[in-house]
Amino acid sequence: MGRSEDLMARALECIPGGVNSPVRAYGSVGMTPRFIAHADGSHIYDVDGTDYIDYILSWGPMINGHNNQRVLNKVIEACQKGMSYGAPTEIEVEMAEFMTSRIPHIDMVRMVNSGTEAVMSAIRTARGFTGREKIIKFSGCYHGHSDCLLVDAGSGLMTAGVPGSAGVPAGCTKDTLTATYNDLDSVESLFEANKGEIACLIVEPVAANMGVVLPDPGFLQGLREICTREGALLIFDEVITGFRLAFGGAAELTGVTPDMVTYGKIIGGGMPVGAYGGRKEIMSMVAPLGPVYQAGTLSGNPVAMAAGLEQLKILTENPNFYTELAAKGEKLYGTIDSLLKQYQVPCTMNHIGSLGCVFFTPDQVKNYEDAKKADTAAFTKYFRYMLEHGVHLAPSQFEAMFLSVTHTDQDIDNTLNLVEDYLKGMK
Ligand code: HOZ
Repeated sequence: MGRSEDLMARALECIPGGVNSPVRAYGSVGMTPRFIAHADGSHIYDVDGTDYIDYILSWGPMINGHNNQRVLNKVIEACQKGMSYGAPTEIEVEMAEFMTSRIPHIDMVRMVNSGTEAVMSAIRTARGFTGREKIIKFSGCYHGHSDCLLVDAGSGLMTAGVPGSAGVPAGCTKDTLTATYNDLDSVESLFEANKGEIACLIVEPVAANMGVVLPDPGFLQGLREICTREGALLIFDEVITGFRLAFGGAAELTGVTPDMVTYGKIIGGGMPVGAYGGRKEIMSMVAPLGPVYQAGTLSGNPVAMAAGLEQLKILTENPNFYTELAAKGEKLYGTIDSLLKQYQVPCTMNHIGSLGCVFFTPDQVKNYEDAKKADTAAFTKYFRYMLEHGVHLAPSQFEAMFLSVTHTDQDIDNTLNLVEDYLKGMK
């Protein structure tokens, strides 16, 4: 028994399931989670001192690697001035100006504390703005754990094999309609059946909570056109893709402009931050300017803003940041894809930029039903092999792999050698 097992035994006595977020419990892979002691760059170390190449990266935020010195310095500097005031600060203005001057579809932005909060608030704003109540989401997309969005949700619910959560009153989800990812007809049908009643459609522009599922060419543009025609707001949930696929996220990468956008993860530089923004007339609905109420004691916290703003600045300084990161993605994921074909294993590799996912199904994965066909027992074997050989992957078939700029060629080569050894063993 290692220290992780000891800590898990203690944690199980006093924390539900031993963890503060369900997927971390390793339930679906039948193991004890590694308890982490520290991390640096692309590596993470557990409490027994084992070194892993980290492809979780705190589930996305650490795009500049763990322990980035510049971010760290800003956090220490901010802490020394006081950790929270509950009053406006200059750095909140700098953060908002930094974003609005670089992301054309955001005129105004409100900072919150998590992606869940950002999405919940964006939906309330969209309902307030349109005066309509119904919303559309896609099966398999995950938008945080607020009540109205726990319908056919991805991430931890999909990992647990359940569509929703106990404790959510039927009234909270009765206005949530679900469409099929990459299927514009399913969206058209919902709008047709609920004429003039849909406030907004929310989508992960690249789905990354049912594994990674790419939008088909024309899918996002089609959503844009339908929403415009029907007077509904198009919300891109860029909690994962924002600042990761491009500074302006999937919207910048695909050229499709949402009405509103939500962020989390990278925007906090490792601190708990979320944000939602959009066009001025929409964001003007938010209190105290408008009638849509949303508030938070720690929103715009100066230490969190210091971390987030420094991280965002780093992303904009090197004009080749995203092409270099995508090249790492091509090397890692593109080569895994070639290996899968070479060894003729029944898997499918979906990837874009620094996001990737090996699905244990031979068929294309374009939506929730396709993703659910994956052989999770086969994933578990692969996951265990990789972990036992020093590679830290998300403990679920339905989560993404993340790369940072600190992943070296050596890290990627070592990972590829392991994948190849594993695939040889599968034959
Ligand atoms: N929502 C995250 C996965 N998509 C889980 C985060 C965590 O468990 O830390």
